[in-house]
Amino acid sequence: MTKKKKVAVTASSKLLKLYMNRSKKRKRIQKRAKNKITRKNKITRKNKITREKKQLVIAVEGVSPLVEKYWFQRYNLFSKFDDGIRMDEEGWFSVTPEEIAIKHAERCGGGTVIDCFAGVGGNAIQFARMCYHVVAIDVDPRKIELAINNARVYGVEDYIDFVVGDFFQLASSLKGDVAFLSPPWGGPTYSSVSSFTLDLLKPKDGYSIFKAAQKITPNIIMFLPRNVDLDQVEGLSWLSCPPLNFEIEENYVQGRLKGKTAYFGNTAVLPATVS
Ligand code: MGP
Ligand code: SAH
Repeated sequence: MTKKKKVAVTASSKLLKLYMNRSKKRKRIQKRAKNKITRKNKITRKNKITREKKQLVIAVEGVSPLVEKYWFQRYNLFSKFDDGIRMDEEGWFSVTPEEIAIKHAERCGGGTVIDCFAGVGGNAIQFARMCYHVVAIDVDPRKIELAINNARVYGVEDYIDFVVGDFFQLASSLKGDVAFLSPPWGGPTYSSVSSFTLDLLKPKDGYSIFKAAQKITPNIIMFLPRNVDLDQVEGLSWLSCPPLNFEIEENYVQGRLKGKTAYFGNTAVLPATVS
């Protein structure tokens, strides 16, 4: 009697187990299929967004996919980007990120700042926001148009004298307390060399650019590539007699090294003197 019952119980529990296993398997299959669909949807959605953003960059901003990575950093370049900032292709990859431009401005100490390669105004705007008088020069009339527009977005266009012209021709007639130099580095491929030597700067080598700036003032700030040859940069201070004070600063945005700034003359922080 007892034995029979035991058999019956065992048989029904076996059936129950079988049923449970089948139902678990069914659920596993259903879950896997659902995940597959969700993953597929996610990938398709991501591709769609990337495609749309690329199209937006090309159509709305009128720039090539070359500058896409800079567009994704647009709020680091100009915090007021959405208020009507305008750029061209060279402007996108050359503009100094706002956080760095603010640092440059803090180091000027007042008076008149000559922004010798002004571009779309990344630096000039921050100089003007510190209430300095700014002369912003660029050889490209389109850049000056864009810089005026961008300065208006920040409400500082009245503090800046915009000049379309060649810095090398203008240098000897300029007067200012600080000369700021952020010349072209030869485009985004600048980082492909392990050591960026000063002869690679455009439109002339770094020595010629520095000498032209010395006609204005010994207080010079130079924004340079992160892979720049630092011995050569320090060598610039020896073009003056006695040699200029010199300081080098690394510039990071969100933990990424973006460039190095050389400060000469009064803009450099003097090494602490031992008394
Ligand atoms: P980057 O190294 O080309 O970009 O420029 P990113 O995103 O740092 O590169 P990655 O290697 O991390 O992918 C960094 C910054 O250098 C730019 O935001 C500009 O401020 C400056 N910069 C770049 N270029 C090519 C020039 C240039 O030709 N002239 C000047 N003045 N600045 C430049
Ligand atoms: N600091 C600027 C970016 C400068 S990019 C910003 O934050 O927006 C370098 C600029 O130098 C370019 O706009 C280019 O047109 C300009 N340039 C090149 N040769 C020049 C010259 N001979 N005189 C003045 N500007 C020049």
